[in-house]
Amino acid sequence: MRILISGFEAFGGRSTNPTATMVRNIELGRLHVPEGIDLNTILLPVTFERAFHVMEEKIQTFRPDVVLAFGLASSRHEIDLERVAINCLDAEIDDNNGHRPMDRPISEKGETAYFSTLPLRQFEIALKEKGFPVKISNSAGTFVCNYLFYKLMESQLVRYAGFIHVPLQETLSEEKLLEAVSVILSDCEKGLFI
Ligand code: PCA
Repeated sequence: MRILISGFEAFGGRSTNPTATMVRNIELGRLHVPEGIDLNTILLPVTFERAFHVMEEKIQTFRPDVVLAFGLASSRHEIDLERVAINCLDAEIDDNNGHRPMDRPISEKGETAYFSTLPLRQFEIALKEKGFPVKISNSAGTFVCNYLFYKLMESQLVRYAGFIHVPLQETLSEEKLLEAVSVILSDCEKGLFI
């Protein structure tokens, strides 16, 4: 099973993004990857212009069965398994290109929303069992993360795809985040997609 994990660069005046650290840690071999999983990673720019293109190129070459896209939500206090991407752009801060689209659809004639195709409830149960703070969230916001999530689902390039927001490192350390990713990968490996 080929799985692609994405993270985002720092944005909004912060010097780091826990999901960028996560990607670097995975690339350094610090993640326990269950047998049978071919894992690849990609770090995405926090720009409406490039984020999805960079992911799309990676999908075209790696051809993953599953995409687990990660981003930071600094106001959240747990791992948020995002249920839905909405067709809305409404940035409250500039992206890393200085763009701040407001009150616009992502896709003029697109669907209102797309649901994640990941087994969120199973992920939630597995993470809770291991003591991680986690919930299913019904809003991925209206910034670059929601945009990437929407474009990913709209593209239908990958059957099993979705988005996961994580809190700041003060709430979930980089070691704990890696452990949580490992729990999610074990769940994927158990054949939850069949
Ligand atoms: N979080 C932002 C964009 C990049 C990231 O890590 C978001 O929630 O939209």
